[in-house]
Amino acid sequence: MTFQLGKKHFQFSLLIIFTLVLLMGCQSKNALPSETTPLTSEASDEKDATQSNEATQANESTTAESPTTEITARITSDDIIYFIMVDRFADSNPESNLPDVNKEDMRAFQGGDLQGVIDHLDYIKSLGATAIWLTPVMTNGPNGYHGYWIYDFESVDPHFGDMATLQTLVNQAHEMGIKVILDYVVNHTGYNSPWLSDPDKADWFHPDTPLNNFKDANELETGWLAGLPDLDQSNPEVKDYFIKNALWWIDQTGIDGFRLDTMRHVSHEFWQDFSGAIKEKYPDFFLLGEVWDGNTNTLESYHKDGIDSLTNYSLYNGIINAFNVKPNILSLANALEKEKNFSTPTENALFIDNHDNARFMSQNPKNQVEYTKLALAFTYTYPAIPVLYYGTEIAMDGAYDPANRAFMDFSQSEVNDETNLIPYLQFLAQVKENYSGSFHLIYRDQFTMIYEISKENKRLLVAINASDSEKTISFDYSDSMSLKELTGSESLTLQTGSNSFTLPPLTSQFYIITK
Ligand SMILES: [Ca+2]
Ligand SMILES: [Ca+2]
Repeated sequence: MTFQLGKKHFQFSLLIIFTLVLLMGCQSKNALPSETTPLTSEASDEKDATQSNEATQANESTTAESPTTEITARITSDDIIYFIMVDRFADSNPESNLPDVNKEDMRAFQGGDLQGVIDHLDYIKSLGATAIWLTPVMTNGPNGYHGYWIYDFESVDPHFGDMATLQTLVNQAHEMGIKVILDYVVNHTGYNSPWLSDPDKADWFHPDTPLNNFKDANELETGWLAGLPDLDQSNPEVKDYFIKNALWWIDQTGIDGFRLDTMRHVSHEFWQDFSGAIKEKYPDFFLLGEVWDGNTNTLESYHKDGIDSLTNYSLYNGIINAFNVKPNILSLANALEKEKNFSTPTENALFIDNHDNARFMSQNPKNQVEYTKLALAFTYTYPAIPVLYYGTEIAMDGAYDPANRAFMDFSQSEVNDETNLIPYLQFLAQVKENYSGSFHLIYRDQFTMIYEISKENKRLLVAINASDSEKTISFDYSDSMSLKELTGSESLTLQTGSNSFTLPPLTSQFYIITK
């Protein structure tokens, strides 16, 4: 039997989506599996050093109100995280910017601040996001706009606001049902940190040795990544400082989680103690570890340290390989095979963009929006935690640091053309909420894949063709199912025995499985 899947791109209809039955289901464990080659470069904030010696801005004193909210609900695979680089998102009051703000210099502070985030919580919520992750808010050294060159671990960078603003942000986010994750750094300080000349901290750093060989385990953990002063967490004073400091930030702000920077440059022993101390006081606190490695066994080793969630670079690599001008869905299928190496794969963070990797829009010479939509369709339907990097919703491009960190342009969120991906992301968020609990791959070849996702008793078939030409596929199926288009009216059947599908080019299609 041959039938033609509706040849239409996703024209999302809000009306239809809002009629979808909403059911929050319990998560069933997905069982699909992945190995991919690790990327070649290393975390980049640590890289774009412009080591100026200007004095840093004075720290804010923080005598703000106590947080009024507490960690309310654990972050799970029901959540969607919106990732914000604070300096590049929204400038609430340009007149009050500090003198070193330079909007023409991609490697300087550009004026984004915490009040700007507060001002856009409605916008963030409208995207379907249920949590935000902010780049580090602590006081940085010169040009540490990204937040990863910390000089003072106990204050909010005055470029971004102060502790009271951060508390207001967390409280208002919580009132809107949005959880807050702060980026946390223990591997290194900023260049020329004041600690380097503090005699009391003479033994707080590893010897100044460059990190060149990322395959050398010792060098990976003790070398100075991109020349950044590398802290020695095996020194009990250092370990105690950061555990107390981390708890202090949680106490002060009421945040729901940390995203832990450069995890693989710090020992497993430290992470075990760190996560143990936090979980002892806050059992539901969420720890998202950045481990820039595509090997699932390496990633899982950090889960064993008590880290809830890991940056799934294995699936990221599979997604990059699958949705491009030379599609290789088999690479993604191979990555899915490796998912079995995770004990809690649905807790992991899944992403197509971030501040260290080239934006997805810049990875293809043509059909950029189409490939981005295919990648997003997979990211939102696979049962895990999608992380949406600011700007992806307006199809921002930009390859490598700092091009992938351009200032957010909210005017683009109101244009009515194919680069405005907000309606599509709203649609995907609804699909995720309703259907994404378990995952079953039915068919895959180089260009196409068909899979079923389900949540409780609601089932959805997803068919993707990553090729820019129409593809007809044939396969045997051991069961039968009746299908109805999610956003249209077409009905069809997948029968026991041989089936044939014809898939339009560059499409992802969604069918409710009615029985
Ligand atoms: Ca500002
Ligand atoms: Ca280190």
